[in-house]
Amino acid sequence: MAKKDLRFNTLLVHGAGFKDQYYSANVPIYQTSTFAFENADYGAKCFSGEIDGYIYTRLGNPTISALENTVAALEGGYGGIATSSGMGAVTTIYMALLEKGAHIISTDAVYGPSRGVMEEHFSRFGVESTYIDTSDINKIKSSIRKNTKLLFIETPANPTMSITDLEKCFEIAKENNIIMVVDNTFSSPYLQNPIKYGTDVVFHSMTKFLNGHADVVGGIIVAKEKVIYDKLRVMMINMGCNFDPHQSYLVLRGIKTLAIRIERAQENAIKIAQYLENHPKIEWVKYPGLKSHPQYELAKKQMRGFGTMISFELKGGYEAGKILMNNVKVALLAVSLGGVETLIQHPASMTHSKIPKESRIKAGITDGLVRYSVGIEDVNDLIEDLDQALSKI
Ligand code: LCS
Repeated sequence: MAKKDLRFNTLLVHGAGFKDQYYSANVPIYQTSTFAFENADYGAKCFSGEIDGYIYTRLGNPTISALENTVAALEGGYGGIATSSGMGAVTTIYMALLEKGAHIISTDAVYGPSRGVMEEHFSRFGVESTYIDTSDINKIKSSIRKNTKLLFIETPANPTMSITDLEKCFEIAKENNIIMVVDNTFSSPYLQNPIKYGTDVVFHSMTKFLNGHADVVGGIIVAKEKVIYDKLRVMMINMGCNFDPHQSYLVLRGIKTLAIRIERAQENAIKIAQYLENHPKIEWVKYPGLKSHPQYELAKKQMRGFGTMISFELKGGYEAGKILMNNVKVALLAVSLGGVETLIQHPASMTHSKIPKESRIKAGITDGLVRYSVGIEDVNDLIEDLDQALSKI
């Protein structure tokens, strides 16, 4: 049976068919910057593309390829391109798929720097951008211009947890000849496969769920088809934001337990979300698995689970949130997410602090919003931890 025919959980463990001359059971770390050619003709053929050989690690490396092929198979795409970070993936996508005078429509509550790099830097090269609540399909339709080239969706969005309808978005993108890109970081391929709904390009900050152990920074792009894949790979190579073999090994190791990590953390997340929703000091909770979430039905339709990320606001706003963050003892007060350990952070002063206040509030990232990334610890310890910290408010 070809590896690509394997079911998702088996693919996680076995990867997408890596094989070397020793039949290594695990993908080895090819810690080399360059590859010697057997002779001059062989080298020339590698460069011309006649032979599919490795040349130089910025261009490709067997350990990195094993990771790229595995994630591409998990997402159901043509090919994967690993990058030095999630932001390396974002800038590679912008650089490869936009040009002077182009326009991009983006989810307003995207990860702060995905918006910041566009507004601060790409605007200098004449790229226009519009940020809207993409969970409202009509807003997407009315934002389309003649020069719109990219529809950039983050769902669930960081940190508002708002959810965008992937199927409807792709219909609009296709009708208008727009390339659709989805940041799938918050779901991982285990919970959501945007290519299934037509999406042209999917990417991840591998720093989060794919690696899952808070010891790697990395990104990966998966393209649905070869034409876009080729553009993205050339751009990644030329910008030099390649990934590296040792970290690829760590992510491949993390991927093997993706399913069981998410299953366990999700079990914790629903219990914590329900606990918070019933707490008198909490104003509101956003978790896609709560019936009170505005896109609960959509989450059920396009995701295979509700994930491990929770946002909430305390009745006392940021001041109350600060007391909570200063008093938790099990959850770490840290940015990032999607790891085995529970993290808590404050987007307005941390991950989304570079977005002008007015735009940030308009996108639903209020001053009092607290983001909680649920790990795989014992849920009773997590709830007791929140309980004692909330009692200090
Ligand atoms: N996309 C999303 C949804 C993210 O959450 C992040 C990082 C990125 C892209 C960028 O990935 P990186 O370059 O860091 O690998 N999110 C972070 C967060 O929420 N806290 O710290 C980093």
